[in-house]
Amino acid sequence: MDFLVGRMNFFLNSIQYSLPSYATLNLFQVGEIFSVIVGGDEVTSGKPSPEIFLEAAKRLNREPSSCLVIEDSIPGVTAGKVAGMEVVAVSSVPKQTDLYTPVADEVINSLLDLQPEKWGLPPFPDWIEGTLPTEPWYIGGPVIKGFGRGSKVLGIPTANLSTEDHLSLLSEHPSGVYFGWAGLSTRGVYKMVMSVGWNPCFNNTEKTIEPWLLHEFNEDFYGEELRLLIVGYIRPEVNFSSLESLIAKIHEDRRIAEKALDLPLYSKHKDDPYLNSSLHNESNHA
Ligand code: ADP
Ligand code: RBF
Ligand code: MG
Repeated sequence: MDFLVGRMNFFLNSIQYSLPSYATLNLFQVGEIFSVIVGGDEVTSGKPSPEIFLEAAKRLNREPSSCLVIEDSIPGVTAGKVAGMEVVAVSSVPKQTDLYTPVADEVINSLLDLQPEKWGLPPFPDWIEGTLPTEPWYIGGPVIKGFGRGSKVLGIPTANLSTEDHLSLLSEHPSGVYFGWAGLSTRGVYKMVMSVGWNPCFNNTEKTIEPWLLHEFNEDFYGEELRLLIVGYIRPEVNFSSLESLIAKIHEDRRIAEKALDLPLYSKHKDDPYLNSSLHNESNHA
């Protein structure tokens, strides 16, 4: 049960229309949100048998064909389809989305990408101007060398951070395109849009953290301390068929981030001490 609650936080909260997407629910709240709960102990055969979903539909007084199943396991996806329902698979295995594609109606990388309106349900209310506010997360360290591809291949420099230093943080956040504020110790605080993930267009075998600072710099700043405060999500990583379409999309991400960061909801984070603590430290020492 813990597992279900953890995975489904985002979905449940958004359904409830009152909590922020990232709030954590306790079991009592889950009971308040779901009108029907069927446990594995209430059916005779487990997934991939459709029994549990058919029982839920019955208790909901719904035809199976008007039910949407959200599943993260392959037996669960199969069970939903055998029950005659629409199924969205939330892949729990990075880079393995193909495992689900033959059966599921849609495969998404995380619940951040669930779009209820695609299935005739009301849209989540917390998207704003193409962005989804997230619980702020903080990540920082020295700027490291990447593949040297950002500026040269795309014309878009990204100040890479080490992923090894941030493994647990990365496992908490699905790969995708995020935005927020970036602080460089000796220079200032800037708007930022970044990709976190596998860069499917380049078939990377390692996850990377690649922030593009939305400012023109006259020089590189490798080795400098970079602090990121991530405040929102834009979209999943996509394997574009051409570099041109990847570049066009990244520029669209930039426009979305630049505009959104002026909203009070996001702009208030610009003054977070985390971003310029080293600036203060330096002036203190001076
Ligand atoms: P790498 O693969 O080594 O990350 P890139 O081509 O992505 O190389 O270039 C990134 C470097 O360019 C950064 O580490 C930074 O020193 C510099 N740089 C200059 N302007 C920017 C910017 N606006 N955003 C991010 N990095 C920038
Ligand atoms: N690479 C991809 O393969 N797919 C993407 O969807 C993608 N989106 C990006 C979005 C932003 C805002 C940025 C800055 C980069 C994106 N990249 C993407 C490119 C990738 O992260 C990296 O910058 C390049 O591989 C160069 O190292
Ligand atoms: Mg880079």
